[in-house]
Amino acid sequence: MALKFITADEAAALINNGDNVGFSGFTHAGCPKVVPGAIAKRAKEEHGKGNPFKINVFTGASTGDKLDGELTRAEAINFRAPYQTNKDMRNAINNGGVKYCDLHLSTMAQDIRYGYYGKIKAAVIEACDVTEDGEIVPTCGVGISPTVARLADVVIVELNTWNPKEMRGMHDIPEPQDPPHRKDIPIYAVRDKVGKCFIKIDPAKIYVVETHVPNEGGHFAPVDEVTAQIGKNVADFFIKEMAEGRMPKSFLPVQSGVGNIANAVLAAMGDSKDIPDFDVYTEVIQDAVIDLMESGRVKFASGCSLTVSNPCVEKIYKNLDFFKERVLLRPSEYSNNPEVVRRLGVIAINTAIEADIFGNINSTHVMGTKMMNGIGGSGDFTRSAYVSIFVTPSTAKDGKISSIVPLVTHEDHSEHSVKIIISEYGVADLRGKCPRERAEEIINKCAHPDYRPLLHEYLNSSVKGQTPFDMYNAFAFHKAFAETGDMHNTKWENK
Ligand code: 0RQ
Repeated sequence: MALKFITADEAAALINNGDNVGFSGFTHAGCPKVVPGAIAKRAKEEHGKGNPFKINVFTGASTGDKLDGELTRAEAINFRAPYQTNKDMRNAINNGGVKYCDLHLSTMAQDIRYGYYGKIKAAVIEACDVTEDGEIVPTCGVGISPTVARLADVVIVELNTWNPKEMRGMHDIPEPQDPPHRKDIPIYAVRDKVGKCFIKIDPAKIYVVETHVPNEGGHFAPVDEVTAQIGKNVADFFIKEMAEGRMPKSFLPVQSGVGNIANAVLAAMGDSKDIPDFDVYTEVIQDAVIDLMESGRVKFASGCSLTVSNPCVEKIYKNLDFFKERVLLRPSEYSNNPEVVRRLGVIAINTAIEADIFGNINSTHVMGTKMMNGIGGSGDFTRSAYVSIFVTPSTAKDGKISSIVPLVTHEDHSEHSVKIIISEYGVADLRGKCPRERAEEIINKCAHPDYRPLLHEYLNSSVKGQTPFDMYNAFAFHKAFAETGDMHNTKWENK
C-alpha cells in the first residue's frame, strides 16, 4: 500500500479538541518537531474563533520545546503525563493551567493499555524510516511509541531525514501482553535483544509528514568542584563495596538519572581506574556514556533514548556501525522495567532535590508545592535496585537552602527504598541502621557543616519513638526560607 504524504497543517487538522494524543520520544530525543507546532497554530486559530481546543498529551518522558513549549504557550494542553522539564509547562502546571499526572515512566504505556485514560485518538511519531507495509523505525527515543502507535486511530509519522535510515538495528521493540497473560521478560544480560528493530502497525492508518529538523539537544554544564567531588565520592563508594565483598568485582550495570550531576558522576566513574569496564542499563543515555563507550570504559548501554548534545549525536551518526553494536534503545516499559532491574542487579544513581535525616527523598517538589520536573524513572530503578543511591549537593541557592532537612516537604522515595545518600561531603550508608542511626549518619556525612548543629538540635529535641519527630518544627527550615530567604535563620517553636 502506498504511503500517504501530507503537510504538518493537514496532520494537525486530523486532531480535535479533547483528543488523547500520544507522542514519540523520551526527553527531547526522538520527539516530533513540526506537527506539535502545527497543532499549536490550529489551537490558536480555534481560540481566535472562540472555540475550545485543548488536547491531552501522553509521552515517554519530557519532550523538546517544540512539543511541550509550543503547545503550552498556545494553551493547547488540558492534561499531561508522565514527566516534563519545560519552563513554560512547569509554570502552567504550577499555575493550574495544565493538569499534570506525575507517573513512574515504566507504567505509562501499560496504564494507557489498561484503559486508565480512555481511547488514544492519534499518535505522532518521529521516525528515520517508514515502509509501505507499516514498519516504523524510531529515531533517538522510543518511550511509549509502540503502544500509542498500535492503539491510535491515526498515526502521523514525522519522517525526519536529519536522522539516517541506517539507525535501523539500534532499537529493540517488544510490547508485553497484559495480565493475566504476561510472560517474563527474557533480558538476562544488558545486551539481550527481545523484540524487533521497528514498530509494526497497520499501514492504512499511517500519514507521513516529511521533515529535516535537528535535535533539540542542549549542552551539559561543565563539571564544577561540587559535582566533581560527588562523582568521586560515588566512585570511591563502589571501590569500597567491591573490596569488602558486597558488590561483585566484575561490577554491575549502572543506571544514572538525568542532568548535570548524573553526567558528572558517570564521568568520575569512568575516570576511576579501580572500577572495571561496565554496562549501563538506564533510561537516558547521556553524553558521558557515549564518551566512555568510545574510550572502552562502557561496554554496552541499554536505554530508552540518546539524550545527548547535537555534536554528540552527529558523532554517533558518523560512526553508526560502532554504536549499533553497543547501544539498544527500548520502550520505557522495558528500559525501566523493575523485573529486569531487580534481576540484573542494577545500581541506581538518582538526584534528590532534598533528603531528610531519615532517608526520605523529595525529587520533584520545591518547598513542598512547586513541581520541578517529575519523578521520571527514578522510582522504577530505586525500588528494585541492587543498591539505590541518591546524590545531592549539600546546599542549593548559594547555601541558603540545605538539601538535608528535618523532614522532606514531599516524598517520592521513602526511607524503605533508599540505601545510600551521597553529597560532596561524604557517603551516608543507611543499610542496617534504625532511624536514629540514619539521622546521625546523614547529618554527619552529608549535611553542610553550617547546618549540622541545627539538624542535631532538631533530632535531639524531637519526641522519641521509632522515628524522632517534632510536629512543631519538622518544617522549620522551610519556614525560615519562606520568611527570610535563608534556612540559616531557622527558629524553633515551643522549645
Ligand atoms: O535550580 O535551575 O534555578 O539553578 O534545582 O538542580 O543541582 O542543577 O541538579 O540538574 O541534576 O536536577 C532533582 C531536579 C536535579 C533532577 C533534579 C534547584 C537548583 C537548580 C536543578 P536552577 P541541579 P540537576 C531520570 C531520572 C527527578 C527525576 C529523575 C530531577 C535546579 O535530577 O528532575 O530522577 N530528578 N529522573 O538550584 C530548591 C532545593 C533544591 C533546589 C536543587 N532543595 N530547593 N531548589 N534545587 N535543590 C530522568 C528521566 O526520567 C527522563
